[in-house]
Amino acid sequence: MADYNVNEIEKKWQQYWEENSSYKAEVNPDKPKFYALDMFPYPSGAGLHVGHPLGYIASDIVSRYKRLQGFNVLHPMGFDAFGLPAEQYAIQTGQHPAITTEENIKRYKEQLKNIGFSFDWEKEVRTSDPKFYKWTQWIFMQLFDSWYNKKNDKAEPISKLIETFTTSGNEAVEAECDEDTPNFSAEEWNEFSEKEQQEILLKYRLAYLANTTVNWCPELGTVLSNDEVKDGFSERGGHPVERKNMMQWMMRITAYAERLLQGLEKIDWPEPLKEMQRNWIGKSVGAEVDFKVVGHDEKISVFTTRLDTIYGVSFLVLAPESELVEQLTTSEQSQEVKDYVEVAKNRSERERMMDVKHVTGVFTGGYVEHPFSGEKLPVWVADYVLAGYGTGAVMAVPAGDQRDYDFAKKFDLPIIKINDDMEIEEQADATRDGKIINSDFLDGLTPDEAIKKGVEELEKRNIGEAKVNYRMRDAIFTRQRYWGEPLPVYFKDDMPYLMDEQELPLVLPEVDKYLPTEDGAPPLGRAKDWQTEQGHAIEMSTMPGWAGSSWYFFRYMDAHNEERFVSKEAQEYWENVDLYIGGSEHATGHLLYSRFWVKFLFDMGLVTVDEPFKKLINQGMIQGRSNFVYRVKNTNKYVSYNLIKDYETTPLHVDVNIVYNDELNLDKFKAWRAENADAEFILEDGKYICGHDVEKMSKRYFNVVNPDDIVNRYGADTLRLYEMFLGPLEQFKPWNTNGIDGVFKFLRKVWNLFHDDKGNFFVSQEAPTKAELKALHKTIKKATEDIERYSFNTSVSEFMICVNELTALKCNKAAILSDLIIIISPYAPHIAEELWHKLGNVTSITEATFPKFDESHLVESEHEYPVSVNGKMRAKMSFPLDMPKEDIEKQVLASETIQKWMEGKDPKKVIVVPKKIVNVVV
Ligand code: ANZ
Repeated sequence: MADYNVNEIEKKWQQYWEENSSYKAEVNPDKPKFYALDMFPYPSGAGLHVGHPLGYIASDIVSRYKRLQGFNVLHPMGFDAFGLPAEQYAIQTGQHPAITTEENIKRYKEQLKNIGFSFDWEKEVRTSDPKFYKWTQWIFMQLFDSWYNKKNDKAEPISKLIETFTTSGNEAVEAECDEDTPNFSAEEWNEFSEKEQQEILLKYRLAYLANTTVNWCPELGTVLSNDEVKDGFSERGGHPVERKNMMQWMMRITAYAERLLQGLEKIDWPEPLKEMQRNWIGKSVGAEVDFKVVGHDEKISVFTTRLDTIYGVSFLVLAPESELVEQLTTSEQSQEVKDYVEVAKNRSERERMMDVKHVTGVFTGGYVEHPFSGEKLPVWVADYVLAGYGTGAVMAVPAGDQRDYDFAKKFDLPIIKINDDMEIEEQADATRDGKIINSDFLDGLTPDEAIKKGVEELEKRNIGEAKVNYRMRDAIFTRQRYWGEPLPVYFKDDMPYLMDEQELPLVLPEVDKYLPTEDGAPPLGRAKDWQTEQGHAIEMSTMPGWAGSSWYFFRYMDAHNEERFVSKEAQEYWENVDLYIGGSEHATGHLLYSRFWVKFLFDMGLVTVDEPFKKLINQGMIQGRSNFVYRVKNTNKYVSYNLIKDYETTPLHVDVNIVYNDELNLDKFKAWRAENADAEFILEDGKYICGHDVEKMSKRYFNVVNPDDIVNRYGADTLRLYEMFLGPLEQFKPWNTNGIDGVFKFLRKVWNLFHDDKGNFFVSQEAPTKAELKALHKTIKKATEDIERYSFNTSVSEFMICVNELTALKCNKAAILSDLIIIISPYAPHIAEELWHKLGNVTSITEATFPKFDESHLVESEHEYPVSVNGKMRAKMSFPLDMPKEDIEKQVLASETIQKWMEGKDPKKVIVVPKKIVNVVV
């Protein structure tokens, strides 16, 4: 007598898998590999809720399936363990973030283990572990020691660059470097002091220090990257963010802009995600044009994508931050310009871009010459021009650009028509229709022709050139915080130098508090002896959250290697990730930075792939289903949902864990919070019914469901199946337990196929029938197709259909059931393993082979015909495939239903189209 004792069975097999290292993945060149990866979690104090495992379940199903298909599968898990919450907690409580992190990880692991994932835990990584971040620091060192050679279109060691400088200066060097890099000869280079040389090199390094305007968040005491700022507030916590100038470590990701763009074409990612990366990179093809300043030996270069409109330029606009502003401003305009620039500088870029309604600006008093017509054009300053894009100056074409148009209108500047078949007002929307007019050598051309011709002309006259711009900026690489990787850098004579590789890992020092020092230095400034043996100060900032996650996927391949970040052998075998599942919120952060690092590692010959993730799926979020109670105003009375219209009430969130199918458990409600103890209720039909709504799953809405509770109640297999059953993986969907009983019942039915009414194991060795084989093979086919296209919910439905069919057929044939549980095992591994062993197998079901689909079992022996009378379908009738037409005809005419529709008339004709239709004409 054996019941389906879920918890016992699940614990037993979890232990078995662990003891037998069932999911251990070792390099094995005899087998094809498959690398399935989840975005590793930040272990927060709240633990996992049912939304977190959604993607992990999907990748686990694929991993298990691939294993059954004969692949050697790497399916690891780890923790993105540096992060702000642990540090904020440390600030509040004094508890070391390492301790909080350790506790949280412990909880996460327990929760994950309860769900029965096929993770190879021996490969676990934690970004905050010195053994791991030693290699993050090491990769940083490689970046510091490299530059980007545009001639070869790849990164190269900086030593090579120094060699070139020593022998021939930088004239012939084509590098991605700072704008203000000076030209120098070999003699000059060799004359430079060490400090001067180091300053120059910083302009080339892929990891470099620079004074930049940053998003400073005073509340968080740190700099945030652009993708961490939303509308002037920090994404985390919603604190105000200011613009501030600071020395920062930067990553020269812009060197890789074009390759990051091109690389998207080779990877299988969701199109919207690729589009977000394309927009973020923001490639823009245009030209740079020089305008000579009147009365000065200066020129203003502008970047334009619409050279065709050059004859429509009626003024120039400089960004307030532009160095040219001061040079151009006349003494009469000086005060006005100064005041304007002061205000504009403090507005965030986003604000300046978004505020299209209120164009503001001032005249500098200066003029330039039009490069072709020689006409005199006034130069203005306006904050709609951004300092960091293009050249920080634009040629304003009111007839071609809306902002220029608004600006011209507001300040009464000339508007020149550029297009022949449109009114000025229409043209202002940057239209590309029509032919160019008023334009000398561009007359009568289309815009594209004009751009081409214009560039030729610029280059001929040496006053400009074709130019590609990218909107993407170099990425800030430091945080003024404690809980991150220390940068292995010290300062000598104010210049940064790398520490010795032997000194890695540079371990985070102890500090008395996790706050900045009195004089505003980062928390590491509190550490005693934060200096090298020679007494040089060590960098006090730490790396940003994205450092460790930019390469962690390589570490899993060879997690304990102490000699290298990953062995060549392991990397060459596992290559890169075949399937990556995670949230879409990482579109422009992690997913761009990791592509950048991989391209760099590839250039340096350290890995053999230049994209980290071949295929990527964004799982949708599981939203919370919140419940509400309605308190009658100024009372302690709560009125049931369908009666609220008669009262004035305030809706209040109530813990969904004390509500069952929208009915409130009154006792639990009273016990939930002290102020509820003497609550009174106005009930309907003796029940208190709660209202409900779909919201983000969050503590604050009391709608968080812990997977542990589901596992305790129904088991991990039910949780796994149910999460998949909720709907397509990519979709957003609310957590709604209404159907979970049904899924549990399904597993019980699977169990019952193997047992008789008394619960005794009862499986027959007889040969299966045709119908049984058909039910099985239909499912093999569907399950395989579904998994191959990552459609998991449809597979679950198919399993249910199949099990119902087999139950109806009273099938207990080992030959059928054995294959059935192999197919189900990726979804519900515990019950499958139990039944597999009951069938007499001595090795794990994870070592089984996925059954092969055999078409012959689906070949029909009968066909169901739609039967029409005078062209209208009236009945469906099945006939054997080999039945002669005449016999079909006879049977159709004998059918009562058909006779009814024939209304007693004689058939004029009966048409039988084999395997298609039967039509009776009367
Ligand atoms: C003349 C013109 C005429 C322009 C026209 C547009 C339409 P994307 O495509 O985003 O690269 N621009 C250039 N630098 C700028 C800056 N620092 N701040 C604000 N605007 C800037 O946009 C390129 C266009 O944006 C450029 O082409 C320039 O205006 C403007 F009918 O030049 B255009």
